[in-house]
Amino acid sequence: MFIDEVVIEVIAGSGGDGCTSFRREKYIPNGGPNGGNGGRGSNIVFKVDKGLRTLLDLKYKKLLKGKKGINGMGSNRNGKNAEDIIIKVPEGTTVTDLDTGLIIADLTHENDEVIVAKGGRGGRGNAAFATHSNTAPNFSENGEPGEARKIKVELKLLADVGFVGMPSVGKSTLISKISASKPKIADYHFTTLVPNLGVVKTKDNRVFVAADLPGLIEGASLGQGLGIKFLKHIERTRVIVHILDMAAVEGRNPVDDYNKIRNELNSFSPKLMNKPEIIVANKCDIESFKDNLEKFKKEVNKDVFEISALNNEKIDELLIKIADVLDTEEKKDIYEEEQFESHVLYKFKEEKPFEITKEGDTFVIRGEKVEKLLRMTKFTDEGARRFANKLRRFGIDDELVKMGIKDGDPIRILDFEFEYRE
Ligand SMILES: Nc1nc2c(ncn2[C@@H]2O[C@H](COP(=O)(O)OP(=O)(O)OP(=O)(O)O)[C@@H](O)[C@H]2O)c(=O)[nH]1
Ligand SMILES: [Mg+2]
Repeated sequence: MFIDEVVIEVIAGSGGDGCTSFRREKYIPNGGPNGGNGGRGSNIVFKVDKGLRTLLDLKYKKLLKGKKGINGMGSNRNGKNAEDIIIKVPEGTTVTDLDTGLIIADLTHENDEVIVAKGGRGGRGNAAFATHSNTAPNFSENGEPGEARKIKVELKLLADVGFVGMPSVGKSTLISKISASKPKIADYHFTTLVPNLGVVKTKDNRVFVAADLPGLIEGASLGQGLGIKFLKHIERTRVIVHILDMAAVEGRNPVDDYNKIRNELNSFSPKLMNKPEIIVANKCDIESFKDNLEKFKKEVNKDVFEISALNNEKIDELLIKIADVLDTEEKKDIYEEEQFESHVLYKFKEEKPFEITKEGDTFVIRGEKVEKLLRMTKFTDEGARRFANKLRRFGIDDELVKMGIKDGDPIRILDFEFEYRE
């Protein structure tokens, strides 16, 4: 099954917890702290596998979850990092964060890989907190929660050339003659339901990848026929081969067909109009071909390549022509730099580390930083004191006072409630 779009939730593993522990040795009554750090949680990694052609493996997974890092232990032993979760995806996979709409990565090369959700760092053990003023800290951190995000995973096929045209013009016949691809061929519309890729070799030994796409009809860009679902696979191609049934076997009008398809490509994405186009007049073995071709040349006034896919006529020459045009066309990225999250600074996140609202009598504090701090705190006496200090340093106390908080008023962060103490 060909699947080219899935939405999925990814949650990386949290870090292992830090450990609170003290040395116990003969003759040393009060040994120092020796609790080790937790290990990092698993990253969720997407990696290109050249053999894959579909996102089918992801289709039935609603959630990808990482493992927690190993907890720190006494005697200064650190916990191990959890192993990364590696998900194989086909070449041409774009991963987008659904909340920000920004692209996390466009994986177009063999071995490309990207961390789509970062594992949490391990919590620090109490040994890590020892200072001159506190030589025996009696607290440690929990592991940091793993990054969680909702992502869209999209496959836009990686092909050098795209075969486009109305149904039954001979796109699949052509790819079957020039590559090992063996698609279904028949005289009814929409025989091809998903794109077929084929590796093509010219007589002078140049190699390119061609995509035979499902037939387009008027309104395709609005979802008519198989429509918009497959137009995106033309985006990465460098050359468009526009195939026409110049014999007009079904009473078609090739001039009309040509204009309609160009319109659809343009309404889907005007960028497609900038790609070089080779117009192929197919079915030159049929009588009616000649008249139609003459009419077409008069009205459209562009170069046309005449072939018979069925009889293998002029196919070698066509492939040379395609390879020549490909040689002049650079590979370009299909996205602009600004569309990637790596080019956008998350300044706003730092500017507003928390938000306080009043729900009934309760002061509710929200914000990534505060929530993370809460989840990483072990509420021992010292742990709680440290937590309170940090809230003060974030400026939360000041804000609460401004909002009129009084001694004993309830405060909530996530599902943790406590009382305000001046
Ligand atoms: N006479 C003749 N018939 C052809 C030629 N090329 C294709 N055909 C016939 O046209 C019909 C449609 O061919 P396909 O290759 O399935 O067409 P398609 O463009 O892939 O069609 P869809 O997948 O439905 O979009 C089949 O019956 C083919 O045998 C040709 O050069 N000459
Ligand atoms: Mg076909």
